[in-house]
Amino acid sequence: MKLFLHLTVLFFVSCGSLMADEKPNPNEKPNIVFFFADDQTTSTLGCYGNQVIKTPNIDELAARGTRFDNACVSQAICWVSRTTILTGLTGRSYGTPANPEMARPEAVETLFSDLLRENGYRVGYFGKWHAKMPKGFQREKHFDEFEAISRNPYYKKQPDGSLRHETELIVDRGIEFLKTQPKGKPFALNMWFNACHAEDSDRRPGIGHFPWPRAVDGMYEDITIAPPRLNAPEIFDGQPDFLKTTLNRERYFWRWNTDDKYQTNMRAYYRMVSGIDGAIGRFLAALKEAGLDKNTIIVYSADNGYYMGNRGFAGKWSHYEEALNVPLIIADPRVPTAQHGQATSAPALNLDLPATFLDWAGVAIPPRYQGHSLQPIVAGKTPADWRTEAFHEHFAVRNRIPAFEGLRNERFKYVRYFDHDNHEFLHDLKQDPDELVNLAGHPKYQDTLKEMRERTTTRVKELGGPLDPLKGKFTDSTEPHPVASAAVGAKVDPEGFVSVFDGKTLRHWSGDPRYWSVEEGALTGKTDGTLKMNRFITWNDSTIRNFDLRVKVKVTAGGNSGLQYRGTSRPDLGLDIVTGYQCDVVANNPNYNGMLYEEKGRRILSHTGEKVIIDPEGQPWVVGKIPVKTFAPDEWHDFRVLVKGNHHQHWIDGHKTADLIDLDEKGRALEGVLAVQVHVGPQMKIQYKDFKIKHLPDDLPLQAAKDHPIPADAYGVRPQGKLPKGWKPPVYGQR
Ligand SMILES: [Ca+2]
Repeated sequence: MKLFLHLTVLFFVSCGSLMADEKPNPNEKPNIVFFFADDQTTSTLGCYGNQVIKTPNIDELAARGTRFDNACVSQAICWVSRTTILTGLTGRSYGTPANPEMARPEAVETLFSDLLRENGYRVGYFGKWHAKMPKGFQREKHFDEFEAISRNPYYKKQPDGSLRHETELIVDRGIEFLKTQPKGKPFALNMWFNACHAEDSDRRPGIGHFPWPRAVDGMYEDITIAPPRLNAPEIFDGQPDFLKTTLNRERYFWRWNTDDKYQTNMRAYYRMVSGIDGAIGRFLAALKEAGLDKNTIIVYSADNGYYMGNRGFAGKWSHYEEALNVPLIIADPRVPTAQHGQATSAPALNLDLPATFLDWAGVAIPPRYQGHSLQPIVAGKTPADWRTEAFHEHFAVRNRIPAFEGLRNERFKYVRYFDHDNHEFLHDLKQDPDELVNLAGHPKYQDTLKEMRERTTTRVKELGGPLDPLKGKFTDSTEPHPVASAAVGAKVDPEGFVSVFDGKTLRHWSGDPRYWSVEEGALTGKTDGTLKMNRFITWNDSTIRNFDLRVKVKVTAGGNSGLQYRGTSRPDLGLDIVTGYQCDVVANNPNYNGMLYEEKGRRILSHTGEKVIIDPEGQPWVVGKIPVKTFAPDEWHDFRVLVKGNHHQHWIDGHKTADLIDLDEKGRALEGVLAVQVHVGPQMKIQYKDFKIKHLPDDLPLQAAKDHPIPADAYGVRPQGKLPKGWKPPVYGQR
């Protein structure tokens, strides 16, 4: 059977390539390929003007197709946008005023895919689903080929044990679909990516939060990405309170609030985009090879926009252009050359896509559909009566995300946040395209305000009516300016500590289960003596900055581990490699146990019992002594790490083992991840329990060189490794 299938594939492929140079038959129905990205604005594509990002394949689609410069979604959140495309209806219309988040059974009985199938199309769907459907809905029944592929994790284990990114997997399925496509039958193929959605549960900057496919490893590593354009503090501070305390602000602290995090996450995000682009390139090559490119329309879009630090925000949801605006590119090989590479400012919506697909297929657009076919625009003939105003709303997760409704036209955007004292915004998109001024209270604009307010009320009625009042209470997500940003959203105990390890599972930890497990209520690392590289398990709940960390540690005799803090995940060096500061745990050497080491960096910064100042050039000097004590292996010991600004202190069982001030601006880190280590060397077991951290204020002062003069008789910390015979430490006064 397998052999037969293989031969069939070969047959179709070879048949296809014979036809490659033929002109499409005008009576032949076109094939439709829809690439749908997640959480992407136009700002991260080359063809929309980004000079840094590499998206050659998507740019090529724009060069031979139509680029929509004014495309929006009606509601900027994943599942509503997706359900809108499946049903042809806005969120308000596919749901009910009492339960707007759940699609009505009648609304999802016939999806656009069903209408295509009834009209001779073979329809495939691979990737992120996320639509909230009524009980009993069977999604696979609405497609000929269906496989939901989600994230969390992005990397999926393959039968051969290797890991493959979902972006690649989705396109793999698309290529398989092409290979089994019967001749003479049109197809519609949906490849709906999870990228570039963040892995919300993993806040390790870079590979944790925005995992990219391996094919783009190392891209953008040497590039500094420009800061968010709208990052002036007054832009955020000018928002009403309910927008300053919402999810848009909370997630800003997950990913964009420091330059380091911003750079690391932006590079990772760019890689995700380039990963999609590369996979699209692979698909387009397969399409051409199958001889199907001349009669296949390609669509690229995203389910919603994205705040990448603009306005002090992250995520989507609220009413500004960053959330509503999406890329939309349509490359139809059948349109005349004159239209190739055109850009249009005609307002397009995600709502238009299902209508367009049906139009291409020659299927009547159902009267209930609220969008219109984009085909005339793609063909260069925008209808004279094309929409000039569109309805936008947000009501998903209404108890956590401020809900709004309103209208956007060529000149103005009007919205009202109906659960928040009906707070109104009126933006002049011509005079103020960045929407920095709210004209709702401006006397000169009262007529416009009143007209748009009334038109919104009318449109709301037409689309399903006002939503029922909010049930329960609205919950803020964060302080606008939290004292400790790592603590945003965290549960703290009465002493202000956050539990780092639950004593039962490896939830909130990322590491290799070959080395890490839970034993006797402890986070346990074990090696059998064959390890070639130090391995880490990383806490992925937040980065850490200033903190007081407490943990009980037990290590077997001869064992070696460490508490890594303010670290950096380095997938470029290997799986689960973390660099950065470490409170060392060394069972058999009291001079190393509790010292401050820097993994893959400046290495030994202070031995146990040395009080140290690292000078601005990175040289550590011993400026004082602390008695060294021995702590027995195979027993539990209380470790404490207190880091304030650039002052680091370690204790074991209340006895201080390290006290260091780091004045080396280039070498030091002020924020990063928390991880623990299993070390190369003999077989060992390390255990951590009662693991907790108190996040201290972000803005604790940094110690300055002028306040910490290094005494002339201070001597240099002995470096690691074998030293020349007769080596003597340098003396500070004799430099
Ligand atoms: Ca999304």
